[in-house]
Amino acid sequence: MLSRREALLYSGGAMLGASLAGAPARTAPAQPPGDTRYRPVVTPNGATLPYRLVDGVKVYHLIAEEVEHEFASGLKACCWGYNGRVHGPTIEAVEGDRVRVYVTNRLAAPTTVHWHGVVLPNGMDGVGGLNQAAIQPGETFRYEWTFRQNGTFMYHSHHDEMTQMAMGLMGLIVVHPRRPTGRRPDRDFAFMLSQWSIRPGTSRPNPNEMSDFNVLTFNGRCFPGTEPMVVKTGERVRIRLGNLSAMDHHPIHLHGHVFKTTETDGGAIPETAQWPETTVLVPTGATRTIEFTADNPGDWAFHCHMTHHVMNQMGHDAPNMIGVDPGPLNKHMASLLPRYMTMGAEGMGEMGRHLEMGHMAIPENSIPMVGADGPYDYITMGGMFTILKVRDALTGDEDPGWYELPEGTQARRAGAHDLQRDGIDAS
Ligand SMILES: [Cu+2]
Repeated sequence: MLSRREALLYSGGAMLGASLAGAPARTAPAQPPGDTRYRPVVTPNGATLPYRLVDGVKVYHLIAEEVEHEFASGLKACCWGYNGRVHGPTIEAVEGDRVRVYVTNRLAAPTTVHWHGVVLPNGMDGVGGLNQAAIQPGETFRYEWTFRQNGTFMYHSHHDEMTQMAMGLMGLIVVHPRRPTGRRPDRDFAFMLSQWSIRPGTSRPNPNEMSDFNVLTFNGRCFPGTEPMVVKTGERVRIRLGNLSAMDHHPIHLHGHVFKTTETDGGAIPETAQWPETTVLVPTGATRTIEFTADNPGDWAFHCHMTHHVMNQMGHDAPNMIGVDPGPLNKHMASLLPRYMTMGAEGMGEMGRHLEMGHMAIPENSIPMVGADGPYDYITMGGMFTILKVRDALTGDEDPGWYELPEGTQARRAGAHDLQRDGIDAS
């Protein structure tokens, strides 16, 4: 039953829907004015799908289409997405909402959409052939259901999944509780984890790849292309993680904080069953939601802990050169190839910097294995890596830049005085 307040809010929403008829759809987060029941979710590097209210039903429109997508500066590929994005925009609603989702297929291939984790009537489940006819190119299908749950879910193609998900056809669904309990988060972020195979110098993902994925993404972006999460000290932060990678799970690790996993795509975890962690394993085909209080100011890494998942292209199948002495090879080769250098003798960390300095070249439309300039040195990370920026003071939600470390709180080169005082023989 709706409470009187909820009924009022809903009727307010219906009026809004009437006034919007024929007007361009809203791009703002899906929260009707005056509806303060939830904090709109933020999808870094992504967007929230606008909707219209038509007779109390939230009406959404997804358009499956080819999209030229940039993973990070220097790497673009022709992918498949929804509404001009990879991945599709986040569908946001409130438990109890009646929703109608139109899906238009502008791809050259038939497709369907499955609403992963959402409990709905069988005919709306979107498995091609099993529950419905495939949506042929040019056709528009209508899905409709009532959200009986709250939490984090996903949507994705369920027709020729291997191809269509590898090309990017997926997105997140966030359903806020109708009657929230506990402390409401001050920040609510959502990430889709996925993996791609894009050979250097090519411009289409390879859906036939089974194990050798070389582009690992948060919301379709790899570091340094990932947008940071900006929060204020003391704020309660919720991070929703969905994984629709073809073949991998991702242990996602947060620095500087301890969190609890509060829900899966199956529902909320009772507080008595939650335990503290710093890494949450997100299996493929699942969502995990974590919550914590951002009580430690700084620039904190947030990343997959599989080391090949924080590398971009080109780092995974190079010959092992660790410890190899190139001897006079570099000098001899330089007379033939002026920019030649033997790579990898000290590992891969040097690659991004060598590229930036023009010591080496890579194929067009590809990105180095790792790297971006940081405030103190080169950051030798790529792929599923982003930054949680916790600040005592913020101007809006803009990126505050790098954290200024308080005097005397940073690791530094040890001086002779330190070594002597503490009896360290560093010779
Ligand atoms: Cu991973």
